[in-house]
Amino acid sequence: MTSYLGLDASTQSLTALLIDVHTGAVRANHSVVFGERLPRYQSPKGFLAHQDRRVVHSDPLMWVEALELVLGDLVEAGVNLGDVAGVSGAGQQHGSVYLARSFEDVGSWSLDRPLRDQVAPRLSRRTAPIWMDSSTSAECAEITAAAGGDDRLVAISGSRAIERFTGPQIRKFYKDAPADWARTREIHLVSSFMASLLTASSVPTDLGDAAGMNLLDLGAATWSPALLDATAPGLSAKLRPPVSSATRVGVVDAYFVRKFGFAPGTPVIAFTGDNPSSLIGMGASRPGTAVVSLGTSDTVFAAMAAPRTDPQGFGHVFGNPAGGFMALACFANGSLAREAVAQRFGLSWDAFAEAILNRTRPGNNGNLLLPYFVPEITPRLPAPAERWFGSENFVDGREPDAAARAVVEAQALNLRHFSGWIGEAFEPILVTGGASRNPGILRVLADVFQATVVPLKVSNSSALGAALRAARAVGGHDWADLTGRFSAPATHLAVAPDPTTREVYAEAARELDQRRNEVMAKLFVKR
Ligand code: XUL
Repeated sequence: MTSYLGLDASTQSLTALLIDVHTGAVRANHSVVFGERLPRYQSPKGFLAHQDRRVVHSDPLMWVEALELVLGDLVEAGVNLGDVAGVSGAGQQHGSVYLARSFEDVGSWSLDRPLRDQVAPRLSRRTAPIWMDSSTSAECAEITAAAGGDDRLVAISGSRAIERFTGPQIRKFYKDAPADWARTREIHLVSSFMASLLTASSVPTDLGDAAGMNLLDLGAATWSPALLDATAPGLSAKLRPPVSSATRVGVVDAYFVRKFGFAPGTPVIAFTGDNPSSLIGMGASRPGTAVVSLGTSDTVFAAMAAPRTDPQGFGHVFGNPAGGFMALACFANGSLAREAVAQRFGLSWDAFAEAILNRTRPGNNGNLLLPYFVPEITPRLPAPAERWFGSENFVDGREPDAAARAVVEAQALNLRHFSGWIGEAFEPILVTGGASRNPGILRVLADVFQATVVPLKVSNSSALGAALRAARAVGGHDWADLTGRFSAPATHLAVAPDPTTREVYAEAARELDQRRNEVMAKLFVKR
């Protein structure tokens, strides 16, 4: 058996990607989009509406149903899951699922009832806070104080206390719902929750994703007693010790064997976070290559030669599933901001590219947008702050082409501004994610970074990374051999920088910095 399956439970969809290491082919790459296939969860973009825009949760049962749907779709498309030699996966980072009854006593899921009906009674919290939640500033301050300050937190965990990170989210749950907290036996990340479903057992978090919780001691590769104490009483009993990303955490449960045709005993390798998984899928697990991922969140990340932290306090250090660490900066206003502009001006993605490539010029004639349609992570903005500056027509919303360029230029300039601390080579830049095939967006990125920008042949680098990790852990395949075959760059889509734009963007960067600082000052952002 030479096939490996990678799953990616991201914000808006669940993807299954099947590789064949013998032929070097991607045999299936299929996504279930939550908003389209599971409308009854009322989560058109993968999360639930809330009157407080800082509160962003998803229904974990939606992910359970999506898992069954995506496997069913593969079978319907003619994939024989009995050929799969190993499975691994990835999940959107930081999101957490709370169980009153651990998965430890499941044994095997019953074929008599849908999986969601078997999982539902185990939950101690109906919804799962996800990475877009920014409602825990008070808890971040409390954890920081209890842990001995920002610098100590960064020294232990690689990040300051961050609103979306799991530790502050756990503390908020403990404070707001003490009775539900008391009956919580087990806490999962999205990644370990999905792996637990597949194995019908309680699967630990891997070290890559565990680093996004404000709970891990990065140096010791285990939970930090000081941070556990600073977060919530009794927390250590609710978390399993984290494991290396290559750990075999169980086998595919008989439920999936019977229902979808997996071979009995198919090994499951620890799931990790979507960004660490993408690092592998992009073939960037060794220092020296930076990746820009344009998804629901935009992220910029790179493997690190030596651990380094962000002096501004926005960036993070996560575990690299291939060993060592990775640096990452995350922006909440990624595709949601691009989609907001496209929708408002009725622009298709082709029209978006056309507007950038042929109808506007670098620097956008001084028209500039602060693209904060939802509360931002980098820099921290507690409320949406979308602001338009420039000509009267632009500010009044009468210049669709300039609007398309404005959102992309601002995002690229922000990516550059907040990733300087990473210190790895940004030439070339590998790009992935839904928007990475848009030639207009690639052009702006290349010019802003003054670097060649190259997408991969395979889209969905996170699911690909999961399949590659399974191939490595189960089949013993070599990283270089795997990524050489599956993570090949689509060189015909590469975009080289235009050196004549360097000065224009230096000026645009100064202008954007000033506008951003003004808005931050108005919103009283201290940190
Ligand atoms: C990374 C982050 C997001 C999520 C969703 O820190 O919050 O990129 O992983 O993709």
